[in-house]
Amino acid sequence: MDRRQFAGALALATAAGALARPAAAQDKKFTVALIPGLTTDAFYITMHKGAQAAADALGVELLFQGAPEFNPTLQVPVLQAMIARQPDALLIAPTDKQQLIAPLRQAHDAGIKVITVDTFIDDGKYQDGSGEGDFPLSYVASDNVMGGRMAARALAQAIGEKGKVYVSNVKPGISTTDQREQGFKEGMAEFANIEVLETQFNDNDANKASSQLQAVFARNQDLAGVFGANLFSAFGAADGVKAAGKTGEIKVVAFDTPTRIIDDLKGGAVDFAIAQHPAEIGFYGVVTAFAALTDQSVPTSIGTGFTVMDRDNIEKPEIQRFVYSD
Ligand code: T6T
Repeated sequence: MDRRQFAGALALATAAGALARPAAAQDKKFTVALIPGLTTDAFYITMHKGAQAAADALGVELLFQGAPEFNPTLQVPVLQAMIARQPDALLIAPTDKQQLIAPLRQAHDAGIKVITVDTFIDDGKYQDGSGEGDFPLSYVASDNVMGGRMAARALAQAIGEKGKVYVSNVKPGISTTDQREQGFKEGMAEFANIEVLETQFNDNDANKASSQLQAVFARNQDLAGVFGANLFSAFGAADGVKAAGKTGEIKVVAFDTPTRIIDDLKGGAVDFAIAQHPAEIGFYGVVTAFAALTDQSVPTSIGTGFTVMDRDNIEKPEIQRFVYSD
């Protein structure tokens, strides 16, 4: 059992223990806030559902508020408004590793227990006594470096381990998508006949990602594949391949699995889709907050799972349950 699996197992045990509420917590109804990266993203909608399930089980009041775009300039005022409501704990997907450190410190200084979900601040190593962004209690998320490596293996397989590929990514400075790109490049380094072209940054805009795919294809008629490193990048990759008239020829690996990506998987524009388990992230985020609020010690890192979807397994119920809620 590695450290993250151990942390996950510990969280499960904590969840089970916490459900029998300690005497000190009987009278207090805790308020936990969840601030997503943005509100209109199936990934965070699904995370919210998981968080609500845990909140209902534990008798916690859950507040949910976010910005319409994945953007620190829009997220910080939402955070400040949430701090003013004085929740007991705050779960947040910070939209930038550096820019959210100071605003989140205000929450911490106000006595709110801070836990980051999906993304991290600073180096993501919390409570180790080093770094400006050391104060959150825990980080609940996918292992995004591993996710990037999984994407590399899937894309290498889809293109017969040779040819040109690139990463369609959001923008530098986001922990999750930075780590996926890192893992993808590390994974692709094992394939001598695969060339990874320059990353294209799309600002979480699927239309921009689609135009970029067509431009990369115009310059590289032998383009073999693309890794869409999050939901909007993957939408754009699939749309771009269709617009270029290359469905099924330029291979696409999508990170994130909203229903539209599943339609593209079935239709041939996407070859593999890597589902995160956002409901798990939300659930264990609330459980971790509850544990901290009832004086339990909490793991500083909790790793959640992945499910790889392809045309062969997509109809199976055990796979379907990880398609995101829209
Ligand atoms: O991929 C997810 C999330 O993990 C990432 O941090 C930002 O993009 C998504 O929300 C998908 O749009």
